Amino acid sequence: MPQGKTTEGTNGMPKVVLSHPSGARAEAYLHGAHVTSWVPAGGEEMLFLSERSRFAPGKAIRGGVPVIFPQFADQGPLPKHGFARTRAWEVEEAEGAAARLVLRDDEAARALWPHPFTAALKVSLGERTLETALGITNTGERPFSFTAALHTYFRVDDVREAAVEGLQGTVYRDKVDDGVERAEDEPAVLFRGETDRIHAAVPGRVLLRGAAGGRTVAIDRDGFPDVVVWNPWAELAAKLDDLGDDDFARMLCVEPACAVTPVTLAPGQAWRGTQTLSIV
Ligand code: TA6
Repeated sequence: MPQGKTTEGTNGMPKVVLSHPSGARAEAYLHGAHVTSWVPAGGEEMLFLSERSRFAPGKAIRGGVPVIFPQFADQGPLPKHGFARTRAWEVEEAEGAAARLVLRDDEAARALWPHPFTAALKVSLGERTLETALGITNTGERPFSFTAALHTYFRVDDVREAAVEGLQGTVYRDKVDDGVERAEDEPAVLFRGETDRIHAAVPGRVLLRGAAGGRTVAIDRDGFPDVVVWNPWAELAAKLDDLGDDDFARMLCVEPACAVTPVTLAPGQAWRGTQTLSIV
């Protein structure tokens, strides 16, 4: 690991700090390659991070951008959302406004998922943009399949005033209603209670209105066909011990994902999925 590239974060856990000449800043923990902060130039924190979040080996950070790999949610036999978010990644590059973090299979990973792989997260900061690009390479001799997501927690002023646009005309699996499939007819998704939906094959840009400071964030994706929208609301939030009881009102997850159809990689083959967030 290049020395001097990391600084101590919460509980002494190493993180990289990205800064852009415009004044924009971001931070990513090596634990999970987890982006925990994004402040665009002249703006405020755009990512939600729970004050009760545990920063500890083997635990997932609550907030920011958890990297979900190789299993989305409970769609398989692995621990929920896979293991990438609870493992220590390595810094391959960290200079100014960009960093590249890498995770390779080891004995512990292979005990859960017997496939040689390299995962890389490239984080690139612009004046008013944050790009996170996840790359997966099959370094083994047999094909494997995975599901993945960038489980982004946005800060919102009040989720009841927020709206997500760009999902009209898509079909979603409604996880708060036994996974029933519905068509989204409305131009905007509004939040009035627990929401947990997997929108399949979303064609274009998604907009989050009512993000921190009343801003609108554009979410562009490449390689991630699906979009997951999640808010636990009060009752479920109260059951999550790393989330404050009222935190549900200040957060909203909008997540580019490969959740509906797994990605299959032949030996030597690579896949890349990118999320670009822009203040518009
Ligand atoms: O992406 C939405 C989701 O799968 C929800 O069902 C909800 O459980 C959320 O992720 C958070 O999961 P976590 O394991 O981090 O508590």
